[in-house]
Amino acid sequence: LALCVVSTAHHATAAAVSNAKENAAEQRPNILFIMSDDHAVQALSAYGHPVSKLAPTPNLDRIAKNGMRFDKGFVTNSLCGPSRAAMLTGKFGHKNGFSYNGQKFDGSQPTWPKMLKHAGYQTAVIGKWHIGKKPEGLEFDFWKILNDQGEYYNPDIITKDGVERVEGYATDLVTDFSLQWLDKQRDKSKPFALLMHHKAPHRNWMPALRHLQQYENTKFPVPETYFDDYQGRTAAAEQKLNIYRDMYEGHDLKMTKAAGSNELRYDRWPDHFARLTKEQRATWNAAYKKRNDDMNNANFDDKDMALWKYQRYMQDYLATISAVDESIGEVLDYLEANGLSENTLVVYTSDQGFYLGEHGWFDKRFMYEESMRAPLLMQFPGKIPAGSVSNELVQNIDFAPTFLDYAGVDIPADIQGESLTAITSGEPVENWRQSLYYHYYEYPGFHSVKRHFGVRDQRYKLIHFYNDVDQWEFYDLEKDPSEMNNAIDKVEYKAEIARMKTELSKLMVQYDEPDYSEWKDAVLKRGNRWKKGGK
Ligand code: SGN
Ligand code: CA
Repeated sequence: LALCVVSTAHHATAAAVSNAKENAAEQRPNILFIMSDDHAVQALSAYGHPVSKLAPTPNLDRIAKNGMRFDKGFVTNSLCGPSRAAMLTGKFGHKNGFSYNGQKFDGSQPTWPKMLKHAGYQTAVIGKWHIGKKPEGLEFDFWKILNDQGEYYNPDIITKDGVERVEGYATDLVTDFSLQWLDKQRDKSKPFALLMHHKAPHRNWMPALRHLQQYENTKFPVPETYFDDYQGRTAAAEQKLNIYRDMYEGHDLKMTKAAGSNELRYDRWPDHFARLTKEQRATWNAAYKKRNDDMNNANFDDKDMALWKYQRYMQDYLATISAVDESIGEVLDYLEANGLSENTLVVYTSDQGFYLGEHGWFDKRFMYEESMRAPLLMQFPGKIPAGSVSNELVQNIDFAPTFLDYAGVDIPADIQGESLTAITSGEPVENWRQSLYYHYYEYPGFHSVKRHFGVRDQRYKLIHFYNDVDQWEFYDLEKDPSEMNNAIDKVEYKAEIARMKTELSKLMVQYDEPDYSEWKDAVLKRGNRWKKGGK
């Protein structure tokens, strides 16, 4: 507007301003947002967990070395769809309309990719989407996605032209499509925002052919809580996430029916294996044969069987991460080789954490540490100090404001997350949030994890399970990092519990949660599909 009133040398001024704008536009960073599905912190070696030492992720560790590792990165709701919706909008599920899997994301609402596009970015999503059949309403310049949960082998790929079954391994295909877009399909005069979303290491943990035997001789350390009896924790006792009780022996653990046979035991969704070509299947069977025959001949008792299952689960889960790690390496190499590294913010995270046998579990959902916490690494040379570590409480609603901030786009007032740029600058941070709010809704549902909400601060966690139970839990994470001792009735914590209850109420007001009485008995809109007793 100011330009309109300048009459002399109008053109010169306008041209100068527009040049300056263009230069500024060129300076706006590219954003490469890489997310995998169900990648546990324990399985990323930059975090140093004993499991990851046996299955290192050297390429992911490059991001930590080049930039910042967040040690307290959390989600609002440990489930794929709700987490993705929170990331796209910067808002909790009760605000963005996505609180449990099976809902459809309303793409007409403001999202950071759309806002960046309107600010002149080229935007694309490649890989797992899972919050609707297509990314409708988000106005991506380009999209190429897996169908729903996605398949590991020869997956169906959906684009605006329709569905096509593409031969190959999902992680490799998502990498190839991403590199193709970066190299040949985007408008290079604009900054880009690419959402590269892997399916791996999601259930049912099918490694690439080249990794099938990668960990067959590795013995992973069994968590101390593997045979947890869930004392003092009603909800934990009623879940269906148990490795030795709830995993499908064929589908998940690739166990065969008898020595000498390739026929899988219970395989709930045989389509995953039916997708392999004859040649792929032959390589697959050969890779598992000896281990399966040995298991079938062993005559294990229950305990040894449970321990065997843990090792098989870990071998497969971690082998799917090998392909993810290779993918990250390829993409980082591409950025470096093409002069893009300097001006690209690279983010790696997962839609939530995951249990690797802690409490005897796989999957996520609970507000306990392993699933509420997710890996988070960010590099941006010159802007984020190399090799830095943050211990601040950050949450997946912070991505949207962070990306808008880096791109110089105004952050809408109703976004509930905070820009992380104060933290990523590496300067001491003042006035950062002291606690996090969490809410999980999907019950009755697959895996039978009760509905709950709660608060976590730097040291304590308070959880309220509700709906068909009414149970409070309290943990001192410093003294009880494995969350085995529900201290809700312990007199020595009385004051802390009262303080955390107040904190919880404060957060519910701050985030504008509907009154508890309005939703406590609500039935999931998906109807009776998730009847108690499992899928
Ligand atoms: C599938 C999995 C579940 C998992 C959900 C949600 N079963 O249904 O174990 O909890 O996805 O995962 S599977 O055997 O079909 O793979 S999420 O990551 O999409 O939230
Ligand atoms: Ca997930």
